[in-house]
Amino acid sequence: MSILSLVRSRIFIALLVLGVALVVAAACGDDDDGDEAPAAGETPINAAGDTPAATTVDVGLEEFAVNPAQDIADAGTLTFSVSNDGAIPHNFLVIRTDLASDALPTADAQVDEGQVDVVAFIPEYGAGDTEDVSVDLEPGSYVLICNVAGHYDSGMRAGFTVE
Ligand SMILES: [Cu+2]
Repeated sequence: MSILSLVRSRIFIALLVLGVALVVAAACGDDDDGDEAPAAGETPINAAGDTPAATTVDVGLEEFAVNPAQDIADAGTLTFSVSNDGAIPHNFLVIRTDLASDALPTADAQVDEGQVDVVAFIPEYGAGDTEDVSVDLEPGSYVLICNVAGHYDSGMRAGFTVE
């Protein structure tokens, strides 16, 4: 083997090693892109491939109180997941109002639903069950109540703010 061909073969091997290194580096780069969590600005996708799940607000009903786990939420689609933690049937209403939670107009021992803006409703359901209702809420003041006769006056009401 001549000196010239020896030099050429060493250059060839050096270029070959460099090329392999570049391919490996590129492959690692692709791998990182595929496995990382979505970068800022990207929309996370849930397991079903749908749009992100709505914000859920857990609420408990009991004799006689409405107990939201949070009393404030961001505007948008909210799902109220309402568990009847009491011993008797209750229902659930979301009312848009600037009135205080204990100042809604009543008639016949119930909030007069004809005089308020009811934006979400779960019909009366039994103790131990949980029912959901989803609603798109604008920023503002709301009151969460049970409107079974007598229950609002007995204390089943809670203020809720959307901002
Ligand atoms: Cu009730």
